[in-house]
Amino acid sequence: MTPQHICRFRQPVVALAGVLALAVSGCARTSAAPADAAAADGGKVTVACGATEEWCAAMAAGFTAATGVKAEFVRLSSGEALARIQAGKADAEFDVWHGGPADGYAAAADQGLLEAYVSPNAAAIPDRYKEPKGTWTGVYVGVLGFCANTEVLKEKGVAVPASWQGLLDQGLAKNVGIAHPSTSGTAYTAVWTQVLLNGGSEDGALAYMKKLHPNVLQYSKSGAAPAQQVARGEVGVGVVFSHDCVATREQGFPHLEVSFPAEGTGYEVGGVALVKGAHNPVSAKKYIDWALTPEAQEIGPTVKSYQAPTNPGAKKSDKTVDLAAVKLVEYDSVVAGAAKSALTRRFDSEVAQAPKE
Ligand code: S7P
Repeated sequence: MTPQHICRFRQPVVALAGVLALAVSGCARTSAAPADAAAADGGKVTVACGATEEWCAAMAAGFTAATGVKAEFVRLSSGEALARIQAGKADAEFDVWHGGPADGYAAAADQGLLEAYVSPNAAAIPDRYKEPKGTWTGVYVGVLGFCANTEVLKEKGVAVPASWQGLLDQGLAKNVGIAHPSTSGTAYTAVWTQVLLNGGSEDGALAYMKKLHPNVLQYSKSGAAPAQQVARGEVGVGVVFSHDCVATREQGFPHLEVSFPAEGTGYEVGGVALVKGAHNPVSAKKYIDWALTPEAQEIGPTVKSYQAPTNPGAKKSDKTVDLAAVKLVEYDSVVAGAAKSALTRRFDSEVAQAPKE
């Protein structure tokens, strides 16, 4: 029996017990639904969710509260979500993909894995945060930055890095945490940022990543993990989305400091999309409609997720990075997504193999 089968077997048990967050790892988690929640397509939605576990759970619960439609989710890093959606091509495991950088969505759309859906609520989302045919629509924006443990760096006599070049400092040998781009959308954002900073050259980007390699302690599977490594003092600096550093600092690590590279940095547009062949397309569209509302986009900060909302009507947390105050590269998720499979394969063979766990 595959883990997927085990999950499907367990779902009714989870729903009956009303357990929200602690099912077997990797299985769909279910938010409680009112009894009258029936919809034509089964009245439920299964989400491949790419952000934090807490955010995914809050979104599933918020959707159920707003619509009466039951929601289940599985938290997956970007590369894993793409692989699972690919694997479910003939019999879709998920109805919706929500959260995680849009590059992955663009790659999935190129492979025919997503169904175009232009939600009526997408009209409120600025054009730069959505794909015009509706294969994906942006729900938040996050900026890539450095997360430094000032105590560790003080001991090492190294300054908080202020540039990509600074990250190559030999004083940071085995002291940088970054995820692997084959599994992590965060890390792929970092690699594509290097492509852009090297005039569009993938060779230039990989040359930078090779220079960084001696400073990397290990490549984690998930993009937010390096913030935890930094907090524990295992490394001095992490390359993460800055909001993940802010959230980790709030977990009781006041010596974490965010900085942004002077050369410019990349950013993500976190997406939402309808999976091709979804078993619950009516509920899935309802979910997408809801995810684009100000109400849904204001849930993040309640669970320490401080990405910037894409709906201009949503209130921003004062902990959200001011996009205008950071030097950003011209990041195009569609172009980045088209290059993703080949570039991550090159990273695997030329820089480092993807982590097994
Ligand atoms: O933690 C929130 C967040 O940073 O997680 C996503 C991030 O890319 C983690 O996924 P990966 O493991 O694939 O890197 C972001 O979309 C989101 O802002």
